[in-house]
Amino acid sequence: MSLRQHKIATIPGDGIGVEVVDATLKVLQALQDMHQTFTLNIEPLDWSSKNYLITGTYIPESAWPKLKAYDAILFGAVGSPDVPDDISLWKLILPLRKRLNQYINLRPIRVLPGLSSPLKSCAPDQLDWVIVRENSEGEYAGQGGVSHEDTPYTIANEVAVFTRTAIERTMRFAFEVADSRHRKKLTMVTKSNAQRFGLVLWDQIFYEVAKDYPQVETDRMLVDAMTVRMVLKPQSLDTVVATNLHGDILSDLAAALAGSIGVAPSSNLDPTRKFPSMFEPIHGSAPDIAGMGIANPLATFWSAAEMLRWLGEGDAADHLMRAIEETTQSDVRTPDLQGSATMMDVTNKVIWAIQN
Ligand code: GGG
Repeated sequence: MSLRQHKIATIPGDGIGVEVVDATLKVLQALQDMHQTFTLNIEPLDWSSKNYLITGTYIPESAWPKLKAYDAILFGAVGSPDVPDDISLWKLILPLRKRLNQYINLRPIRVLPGLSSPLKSCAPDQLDWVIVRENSEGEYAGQGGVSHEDTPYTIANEVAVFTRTAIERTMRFAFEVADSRHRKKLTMVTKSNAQRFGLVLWDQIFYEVAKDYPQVETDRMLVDAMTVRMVLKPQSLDTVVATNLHGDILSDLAAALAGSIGVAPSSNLDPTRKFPSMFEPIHGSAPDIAGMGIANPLATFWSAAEMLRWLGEGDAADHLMRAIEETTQSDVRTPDLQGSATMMDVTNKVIWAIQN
């Protein structure tokens, strides 16, 4: 029987990104050995802040045609104390998302079996959300500039850009996600009382698209009130759609409420499948613990499971999720989950669960 082949680029990036991607490759190898039905042809790309400091480049321009031919990308993290954060973000992760048409950032958040929410009144089954983050524009449009620099009159403009095309495709994607879930419920988050042009357009398009999904229950929240609702009434939420910036902030809060940002995955999707989608943990490069061997690799394992599912390897994805959940039900936990295990202890536990 011939094996299904998938061409995967890995971009470990910075800090703990390097460690968690390395651990994930071990887990993916164990899955391939068990299944014997697919092969991941892995090509590592050393695009990092360390490399940037030597070469002056994160992504060489000549790499784009080859990059577009991968089936998927597994990304670690970006951010280094030696490079301004806006440079590493705008030269590494944001060009990947933008030039590969990854206009949806999908962030499932739930309390994994064995873990608990820091919210005392929240039973694990009361927090099971999917956040759909617009991933191509909005507050991350990169428009603006600075004038009158080095004077008391410095002016900095940061222009958020919202287009009908990007809003509508995000809304449709979010309604499809909501419709596919048991509760069929979608909450849209904006700050349209203050941001009265772009986010009023969000409101308008939300109601337009909602007409095509009468079976989906909808509501609308301002982002400040949403943070309160996430904490006080987590069970009232299911699928959430938000702008690029709001989605980023809310999903960090959501991950913390589900136990730790160390277990939260994300998928940067090109729903047209013309370009490779990219899978990465929500967390960043965590320079404070980089090199200590205590980073939680579960967020990247879960992201890899989402990658396998996207590639059509649903059985392997389910297998990996079962192994992750067996691990979260054990006492093999990294410090972010109040344990004393190392990253390798967790990795070995997941591999053992895959093999047994
Ligand atoms: N693995 C995700 C990562 O490195 N995140 C760093 C970060 O600051 N990301 C901002 C964003 O996702 O927009």
